[in-house]
Amino acid sequence: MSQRTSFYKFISEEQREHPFSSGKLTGLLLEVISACKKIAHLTGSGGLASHAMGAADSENVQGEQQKKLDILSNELFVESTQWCGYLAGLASEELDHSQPVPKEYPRGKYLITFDPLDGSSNIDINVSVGTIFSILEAPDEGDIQDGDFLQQGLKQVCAGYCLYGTSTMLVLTTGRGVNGFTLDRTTGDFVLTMPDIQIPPDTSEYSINQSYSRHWEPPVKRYVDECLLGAEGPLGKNYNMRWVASMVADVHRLLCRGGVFMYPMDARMAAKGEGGKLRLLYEANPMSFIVEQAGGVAHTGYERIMEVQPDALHQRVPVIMGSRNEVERIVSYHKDA
Ligand code: AHM
Ligand code: MG
Repeated sequence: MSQRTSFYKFISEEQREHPFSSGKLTGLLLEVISACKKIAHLTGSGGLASHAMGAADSENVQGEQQKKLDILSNELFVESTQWCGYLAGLASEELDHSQPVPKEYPRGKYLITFDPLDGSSNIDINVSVGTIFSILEAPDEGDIQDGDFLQQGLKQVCAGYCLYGTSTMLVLTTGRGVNGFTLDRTTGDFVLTMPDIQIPPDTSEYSINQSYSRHWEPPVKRYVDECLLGAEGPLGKNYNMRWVASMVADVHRLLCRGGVFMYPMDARMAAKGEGGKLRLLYEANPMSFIVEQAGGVAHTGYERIMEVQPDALHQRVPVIMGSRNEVERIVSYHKDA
C-alpha cells in the first residue's frame, strides 16, 4: 500500500526541518483547516441545511431563522479560530472592521484575513465555492486595529484556499512552494495529492467575465481580442475560455493546467472610484502568493499585486494572474498603452 501523507504529517515534517520553529503556525493552520472542514460540510449539505439557505434573516418553511451560507461560514471561521491562542486579530470580507480576539483568549502572534465563502453568486446553484485566507504577523503589543492589517502581500507568512468542489481541496503556501491536499471524507484527513504545484509558463486558456468587455481598459481588450482571433491572429494559436465565477475554482484550474485569470479594472468601477472588484487583502494577495510560489505571475497590469501598499481594509484591485509568459504579455500591453 502506498504511504499517504496527511496534512498533519506534512506540516510536522516541515516544522522539524526548522529547529527554531515554535509550532504556532502549525497550530493555527490546524484550526483553520478545522474551520474549512465545517464549511465543507455545510456547503456539501446544500438544501438539506435548510437553515443556511436563502436570504439572511428570513424564515424557512419550518419557521426557523435562515442565515445566508456566507454569513454562517464567517461565523464558523471566527468561532473555530479565535480561541486558539495563535491569533491576535481577524479581518473578514464579511465584516466592516477587523476584530481583536476576545480578551478571554490568549493573544497570539498572527493576524488572519479571510473570505469565508468566495464565489457568492454560485452558492445557491451548487457550483464550486471556496474559502481564502492569508496569515500576517501581528504587532507585539497595542490594541489590534484595522491599520495593523494594511501590510503588503509580500509580508504574508502563509496563504491558502479551500475549494468546495467535486472534492474538497486545500492548497497552501508558506513561502516554500505550493502543495495541494484532498479531503478524505472517510477519515477526515487532508491527504497530499498535489505536491509542489508548478503552473506551466505557457497557456492557451483564459478566464474572464467577457460580458463586461465594453467596459475594459484597452490593454485587456487588445489581449482578449487577439485570443479570439485564434491561430489566424497575432498570438498564432487557438484559445479556450473558462469562467466559473468563483475565483477559487478559476485559479485552482490554472494551478492544475495553466491559464490566465483576469478580473480587470473597468470603466464602471473607475466611475465609482473603486480600484477593481476583487479585494486585495482577502482575495488578490493570498491568491498572488500562491500563484507566484507556483512559478506564475500576479499583477494589476501596472504593478505586482503583492507590492501594492494597502490603504484600506476592503481595498479592491485589478487582478491578472497565472501562466508567466501570458501574464507578462498582458503587462507589456499595459506598458505599450
Ligand atoms: P464574492 O467574494 O462576493 O463572491 O465576489 C468575488 C467573486 C469571485 O470569486 C469571482 O471571480 C467574481 O466575484 C465573479 O464576479 P462576476 O459575477 O462579476 O463575474
Ligand atoms: Mg470573495
